[in-house]
Amino acid sequence: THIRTVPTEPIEGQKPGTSGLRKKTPVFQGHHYLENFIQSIWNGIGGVEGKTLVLGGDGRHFNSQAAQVVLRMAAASGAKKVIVGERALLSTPAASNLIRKRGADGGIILSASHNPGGPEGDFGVKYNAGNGGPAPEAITDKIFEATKTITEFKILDSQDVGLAGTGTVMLGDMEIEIVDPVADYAELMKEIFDFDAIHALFRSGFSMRFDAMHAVTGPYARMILEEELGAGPGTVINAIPLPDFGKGHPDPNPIWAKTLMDEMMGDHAPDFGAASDGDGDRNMIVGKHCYVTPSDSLAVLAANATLVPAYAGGLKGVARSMPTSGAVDRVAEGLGIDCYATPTGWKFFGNLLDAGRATLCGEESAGTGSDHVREKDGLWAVLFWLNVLAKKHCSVAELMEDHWKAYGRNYYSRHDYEGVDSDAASALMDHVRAQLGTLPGTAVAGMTVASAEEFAYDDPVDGSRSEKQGLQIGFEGGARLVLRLSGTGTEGATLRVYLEKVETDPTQFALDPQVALAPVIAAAEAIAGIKTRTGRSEPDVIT
Ligand code: VG1
Ligand code: CO
Repeated sequence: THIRTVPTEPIEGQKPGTSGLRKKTPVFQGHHYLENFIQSIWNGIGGVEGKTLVLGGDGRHFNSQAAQVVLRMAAASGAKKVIVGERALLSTPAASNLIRKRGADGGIILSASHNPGGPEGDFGVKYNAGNGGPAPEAITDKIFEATKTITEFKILDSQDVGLAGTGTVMLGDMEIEIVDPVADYAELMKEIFDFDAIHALFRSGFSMRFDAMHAVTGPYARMILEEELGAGPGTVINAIPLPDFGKGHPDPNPIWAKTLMDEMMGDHAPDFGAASDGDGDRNMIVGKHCYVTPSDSLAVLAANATLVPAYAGGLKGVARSMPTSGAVDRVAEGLGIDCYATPTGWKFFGNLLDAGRATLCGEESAGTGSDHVREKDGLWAVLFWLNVLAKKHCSVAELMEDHWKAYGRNYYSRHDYEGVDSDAASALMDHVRAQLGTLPGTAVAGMTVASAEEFAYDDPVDGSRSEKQGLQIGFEGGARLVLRLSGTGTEGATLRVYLEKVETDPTQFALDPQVALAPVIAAAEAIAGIKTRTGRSEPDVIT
């Protein structure tokens, strides 16, 4: 085994976004593209000499080949050890858990998460730090700087490492420990939840469908739900991870998990349905004839957390991303605990969790998690719901009704305009930004603007400031409109329009969210001129 030093030149655009670097798969397969970025990670974090890393991915096209490159480059730069999931598979939360449990210095997750995969799909690389969480901006900025000055990378000349089967092998002087991707994670779930109660729930005839969307959670869900908890065989569908996710779009929402939605809304609906995304950190929760928005899910879990053994002592605080609805805020108020609003992306929750200021966190994009790891965690959220239902002995629909009666209902929806011309999208944001100073006090679509700001976040733990995190417009009565551009897309710009309206009148709790939100939708159009500026008559995706 010979270490090769390969001269290279900076490649433009290797800037990590909301969650790592994401590009079209062929871009990642391009000359030195992956090697440059991996070397820039090593350079950005001060080298990997003597360090222990965790490595795994969601199994999408190019996952195996990329894992081999990372192993060779880790060995060439003097890493002591890499703990890798069998066949280079690890869900994002499982990787986060392994980093923490083994005291590793960090980890590489190969995933473009909810983005489609395959030869023409997307690929991604994410670096997680020693706390198990996505590298904070201070680190991703250093990595990006390193991509701009790179002159060479180091890689070992060697055969591929066999990753089928657990055990320990050497690659040069570096140890590689191949682990079962599911075992440690399943162990952790058992420590958190009341498995006996959930087992009893299934024994009583409670039925469930879990759509793994041919992504990484299939083996996790089979093991935990079907084998450990006794949910019937066939509970988990699309359970085999495929490199192209079976040509699906592994984003668990009513649009992309339509098969599951149809079953849950049909005559023979099971009691409970759930789905997860490409890398297993997102969750969709749906009861019989009752879809739960992610923002509501966070609020319900917070309100019922003490039913779960790990949270029986109460929550230290909760946190949500700024665009996420305020439903959880009112639960926090009721519990007398702090509620933080952070910019979009899980990396902003890390400090709050590390400092013990928050126990539960969540995002409107189907992400929920807690201090058990430092990532959002799809299956954990599903088990949380099962634990709550097992203790409450009620249906999802009943639980939601009771919750809204106690706290009011935050109608919520997100409208996405995908693949929009980047200049047009920036111009739209500029147009709204220019109105922020004058909007307050004016009437728009029958509502009065109460506040208008560009969201900036001052991290209460390390004092760092993150600016330009979305345009937020509040209306009298509690309605809210947020506009921001996505940081995970790979084509043009994606405009996200977040819409929220608070309803406290119980006779108004059963409306179609799009109907309830009509005034906010009209206000968005009036303020931002979305139709003319994007050239679209309607959103591509409504969740
Ligand atoms: C989106 C979501 C955000 C989430 C991120 C990563 O980011 O809005 O809430 O944290 O994806 O999720 P953006 O910048 O496109 O809005 V995952 O499951 O794709 O890692
Ligand atoms: Co994900």
